[in-house]
Amino acid sequence: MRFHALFCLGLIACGGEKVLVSSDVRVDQADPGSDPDSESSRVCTSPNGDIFAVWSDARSGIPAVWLNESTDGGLTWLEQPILVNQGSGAATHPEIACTSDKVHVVWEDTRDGLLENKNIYLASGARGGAGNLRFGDEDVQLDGDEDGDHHSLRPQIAAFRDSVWVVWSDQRNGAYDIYAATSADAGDTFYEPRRLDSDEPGSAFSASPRIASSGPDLVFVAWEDSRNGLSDIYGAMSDNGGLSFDDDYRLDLGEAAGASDSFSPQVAADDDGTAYVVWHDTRDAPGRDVYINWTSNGGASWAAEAVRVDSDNPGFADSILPSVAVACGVGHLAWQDDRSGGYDLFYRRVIGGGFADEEVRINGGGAGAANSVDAKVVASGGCSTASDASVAIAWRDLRSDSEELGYNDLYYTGSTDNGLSFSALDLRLDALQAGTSYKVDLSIDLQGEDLRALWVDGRSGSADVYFHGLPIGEEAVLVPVAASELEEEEGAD
Ligand SMILES: [Ca+2]
Ligand SMILES: [Ca+2]
Ligand SMILES: [Ca+2]
Repeated sequence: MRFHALFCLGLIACGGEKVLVSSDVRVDQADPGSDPDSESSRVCTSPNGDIFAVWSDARSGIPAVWLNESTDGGLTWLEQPILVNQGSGAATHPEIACTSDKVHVVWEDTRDGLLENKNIYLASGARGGAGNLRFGDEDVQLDGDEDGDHHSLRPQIAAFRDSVWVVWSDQRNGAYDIYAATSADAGDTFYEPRRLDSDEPGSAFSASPRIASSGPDLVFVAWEDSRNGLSDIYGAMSDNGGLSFDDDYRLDLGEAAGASDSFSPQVAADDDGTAYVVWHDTRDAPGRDVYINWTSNGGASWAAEAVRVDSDNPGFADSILPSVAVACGVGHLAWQDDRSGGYDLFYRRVIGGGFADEEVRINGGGAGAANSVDAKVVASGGCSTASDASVAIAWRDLRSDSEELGYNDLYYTGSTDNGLSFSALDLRLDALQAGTSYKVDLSIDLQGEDLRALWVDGRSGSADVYFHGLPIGEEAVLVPVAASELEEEEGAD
């Protein structure tokens, strides 16, 4: 019963005294006997340090969006999560953004019409007099499709003070187009959504939008667009807080439009108007390579040719699913790369319009020995100097999956000097014995040097949501369990 005893160190399951140790905490708290699979876990930290976790599960019979919160750095959470969505539809794929005084959650919802098409809804929570988080009386419908005639999918959200921006992929015109909705009153009301892709409406598939803001005015959006044939990466920006967007522009430059597929864009923007868009591209086939485009002047100009980020022979191996973050003028890129067999994770810094140094492999173990996948990069800066920022890169790692059951562990590496140097390789981020459960939907956030991770974990038999927080440089450890505690737990069974 060793596993059971370890789980009880998660503070919640066994109750009792708070234990001031770094351990995994289960936060979805489904009722015993009604323990549905949870999915789409997302975490964010507000500027004052409150931590919010959202996910969807069907404990009430239909998929719904749930939120839990911690006001003590992740040690304790509400005993019962808060139901975010209203209405009778299935609510899935939540995304979250936090500001000083509000938490905004957006999701797909089938409540409108009889076709079970998905529409985009948002709810904003704020603290009431007693400090309890309260959501508004009504969810806000963002895509304007009151009869549910068309799908609106995969919303993404960003917020800064009273500004909230949501983008999604929308079927209203035929083939999917990209729409954006903006609120200037902290999510209470939204302006009419605007279409961002400028070709004939509904004429070509546009999907996977990503959004980032640089302060209150500059907003950057990037997406996949097949208007030219194979998929290209397009971007659109606003310099007036999302009231309007400039004409869109192609970013995967350097070869003919539509000549090869460009997928999985990610975008990051800094306070000074620097923005990076990264993606993976088939132009060097057979393998896929990671490319980047950037602006250092708030989107007034972008590089005339996209620049390849991975530096082995072009197209030799698959370099895919890049992630990007930026702090104090330094961009941080990570991606998975199978040049040595299994997927390794690589990292590279970019400053302004150029690479600061060579790429480096950041996962330990032998190169290509196992699959290290799904890199997530976050950065957080005070920026009193260029190195006054923290960076964390987290991933899922299958090195201990000896029986090939898909049981992965969570690892990370971190820097407290804005990427000049990193802590020891291969710090464990979850505290479960290696290779004993699957972990998916990893979401991370960084506040100062405190890393917060949320994921969906199969350790308890169903898919549950777990949290772990630690300062950069520390490693999650399997807390030793005293023999007396083990006996106690076994006795309790
Ligand atoms: Ca389109
Ligand atoms: Ca392309
Ligand atoms: Ca490659």
